[in-house]
Amino acid sequence: MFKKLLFSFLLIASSGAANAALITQSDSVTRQSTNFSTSLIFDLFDLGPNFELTKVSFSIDGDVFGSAEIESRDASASTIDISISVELTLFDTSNAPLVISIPLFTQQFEATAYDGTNDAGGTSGITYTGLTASQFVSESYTDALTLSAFTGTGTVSLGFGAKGTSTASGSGNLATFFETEASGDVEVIYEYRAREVSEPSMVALFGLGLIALGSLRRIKK
Ligand SMILES: [Ca+2]
Repeated sequence: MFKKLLFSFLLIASSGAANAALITQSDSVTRQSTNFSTSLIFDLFDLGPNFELTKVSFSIDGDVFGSAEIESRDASASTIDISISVELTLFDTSNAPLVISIPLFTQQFEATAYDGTNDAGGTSGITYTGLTASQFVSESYTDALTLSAFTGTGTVSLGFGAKGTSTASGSGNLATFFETEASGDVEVIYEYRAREVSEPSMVALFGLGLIALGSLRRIKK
C-alpha cells in the first residue's frame, strides 16, 4: 500500500495528472530537398518493472516549401489546379507507417490558350515561388504489440521519409516544373503508469511459491 501511494505521489509530481505521466522526446529534420529519407533515434521506454507503458503517441509537424512553373500549351483556355505537397512519414522498425503528415498548398490559375512562348509566364503560364504549407498530425497506439516494441533498454531507430507529391492538372497539354523542400519536427510521447500488483496475482505468486516448496520437498525425499 505504501509503495502504491509513493508511486501516485511521484506521478502527480511529474505530470500534474493523477494517474498518468508522460515522457516526451523530440527530434527534427531540417529543411532539405525532396525526396529524402533518414532515420531518427529515440530511447525506448525503460523505467523498470514497476512502471508500464500504456500509450505511445507519434507526431509530425511537417512543412513543405515549393516553387512551380506552369505553362499551358492547350489550344483553348483552361483552369489549372496546382498543388504543392509532400508526404512526411515516420516508420516503425518493420517499415510500417506510424504517422503521416501531408502539408498541402493549393492554387488555381486561369490560363488562356497557349500564348506561343513556353516561359512559365505570359497569359498561359505562371511561375510561383515561396509557396509553403504546414500540417501537424498525431497518432496514438495502445495495442500490446506496439507497447512492447517500445519497451526495453537502449534505443530504437525509426525511418523518416519525405516524398514530394506536387501536381498540376486541368489542361490537356501542360508543361510543369516543381521544386519541393520539406522539414519536420517529430515527437514520441510515452504515457505510463505505476504497475499495480493486483491481489489475485499476489495470491497466485504465493500459491506458486507453495507449490515450488512442495516440489522441492518431494525432490529432497
Ligand atoms: Ca507563356
